[in-house]
Amino acid sequence: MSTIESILNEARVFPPSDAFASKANIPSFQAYEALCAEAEQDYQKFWANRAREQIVWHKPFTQVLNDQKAPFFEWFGDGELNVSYNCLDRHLEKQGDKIAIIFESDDGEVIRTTYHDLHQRVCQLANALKSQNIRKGDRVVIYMPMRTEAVIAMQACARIGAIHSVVFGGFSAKSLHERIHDAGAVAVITADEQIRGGKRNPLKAIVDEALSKTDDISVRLVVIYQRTGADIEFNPARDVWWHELTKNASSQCEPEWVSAEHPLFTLYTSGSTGKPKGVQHSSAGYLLGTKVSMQWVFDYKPTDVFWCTADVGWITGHSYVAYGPLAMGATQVIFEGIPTYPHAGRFWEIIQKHQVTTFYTAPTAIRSLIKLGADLPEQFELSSLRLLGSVGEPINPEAWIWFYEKVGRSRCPIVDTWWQTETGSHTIAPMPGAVALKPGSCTFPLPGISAAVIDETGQDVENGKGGFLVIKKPFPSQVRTLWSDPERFRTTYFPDEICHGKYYLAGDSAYRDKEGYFWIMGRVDDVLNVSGHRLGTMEIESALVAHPLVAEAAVVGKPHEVKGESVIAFVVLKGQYPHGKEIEQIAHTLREWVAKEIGPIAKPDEVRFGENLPKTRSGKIMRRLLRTLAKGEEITQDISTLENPAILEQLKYPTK
Ligand code: 6R9
Repeated sequence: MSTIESILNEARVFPPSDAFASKANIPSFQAYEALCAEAEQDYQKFWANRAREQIVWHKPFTQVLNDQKAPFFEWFGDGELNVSYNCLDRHLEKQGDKIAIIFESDDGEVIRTTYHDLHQRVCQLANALKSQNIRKGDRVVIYMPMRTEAVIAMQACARIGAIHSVVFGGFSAKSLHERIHDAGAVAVITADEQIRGGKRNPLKAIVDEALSKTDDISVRLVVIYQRTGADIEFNPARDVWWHELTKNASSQCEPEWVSAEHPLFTLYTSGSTGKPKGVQHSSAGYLLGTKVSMQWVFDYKPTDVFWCTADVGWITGHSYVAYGPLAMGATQVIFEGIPTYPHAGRFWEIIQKHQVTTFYTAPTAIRSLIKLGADLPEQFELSSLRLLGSVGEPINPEAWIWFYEKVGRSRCPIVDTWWQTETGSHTIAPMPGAVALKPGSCTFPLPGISAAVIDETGQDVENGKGGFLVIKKPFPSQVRTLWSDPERFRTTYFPDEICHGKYYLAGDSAYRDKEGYFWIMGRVDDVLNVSGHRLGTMEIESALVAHPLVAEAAVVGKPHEVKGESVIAFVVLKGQYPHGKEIEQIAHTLREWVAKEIGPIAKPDEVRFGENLPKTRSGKIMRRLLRTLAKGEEITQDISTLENPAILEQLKYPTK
């Protein structure tokens, strides 16, 4: 993993090749600048024009931006549309027989679904949900394996105006319960089991456990997709098989026309408190963001075979699996498994087999594949590739160069896309035919995105200086509110301090170099980025203190070669400071406990015990000291406010 210094010293520049630029949707820097100038002149008109070009409206809008209730912005408010119509029906006449999804299962089975068939299956499930009284505005939690059916479930909700909330299959029963409860979901769509890397995960049993918590009376329907045929507990009062429910359902379903601002979905993400935030997105603005970014950043062409490796449990899987590619009428690959099963060349094999042109993945996957087989890509025919993409965390220049040379064979630009669950779609990312790339930089904002770097007083910092990354003007695909917590929405994203309540505060620190390129430096809040997944330190801390042995806990991130960051927990036990074998045993128990409470992704890599934590005299935990200890570095910071300096020695050494 490179240091921040090595990123900042990165001097290599990769201009677009003539071959790529000449065919690109945005073929020159001038063309990019022209779009930016159009947006600069009148950003509302700019977005209104895009919305008219890109979306099929059932009822055209007359209002563009409504900022009366800022920061609760509304876009295209009096327009009506249906997102599923825009992703499916609009393609049927011209390309109903085009393959929408090439699905490859964990064990290599391939199933191709045309737009026509996908439309039918979505309509059937939509009708089936309606027959169970699921209505517009109802919340439906989706807890599914990464299969075509997950996309069908999302699209079926969109079709009837139900608000989906997808929960990643790796989350525990407790996390699932929390999300179901917060959303007030009336239905859950799941599968008997999930298989990834040959391992089974009993999704339905986890749903049962989540629903056994007493306060979940809101869920009255559980739809089960049969993936493996495993034995499951079947509760006839509530459970129904997907195949039985859809068997006699009509394959025509008139879409529910909803207003532009109707919530398409909520997606829970970690914040700086223990409680996950239900990020709520609109219908039209969100759809527009996914569409323009498909064209500008992914340079989408109808002949593309698009593959985004993200699970639909994350925003990347929403925008660039479930919605963006379908809205464009693209052919895309969906893969159920993991990059290393049954061998470390699986990704390259899939690219070769399905002739993938556009490959979008995360730096953590790239780093782990370098480790497992740096030369493996050479053994595959990857000439179908024309564009690569990276998302989720900063990509270190070494990984960038490997991806560029070994996978893209020095022919394919890499779009490093900075965005968030909250922005809905790409916000800072290169247009690959227009922008010269610098490894490790996400380059420039998309047209109409007024990204800036400011200091704590809200002033722009000059290029070369670090600061808070903000977006100054509203844009269509941005988060609308936090589900059932508008006040938290306002104070988190439009705080009075720093932003004067006006700018969107991203939670990242950033820097612009002398040419104006953006470099993302990482989170400024208590959010960790582990393998590209956002985890709140507070969330893990609350899980730890919920264990009967634990009195107090503090969690920090430590740089990790493959995962970007790893979780280090400092724990004070209720009883005595542990000794000998006990240390290892309790550490193990606590790691498993966190996996059970939140999910395996949140498991601490290390648990260190102390009789206390380093605290100021006013009782605040000094996390910056813990971060230094976690890295194994000497403490050189000022510790004059530290009440108990002796504790540092005790916390210095890993007790795995
Ligand atoms: C899309 C997604 C958002 C956080 C974000 C930032 C980090 C994402 C990045 C990146 C540097 C990139 N992040 N993309 N950092 N370069 N290209 O990942 O959404 O899960 O909400 O995470 O991820 O820290 O604030 P989400």
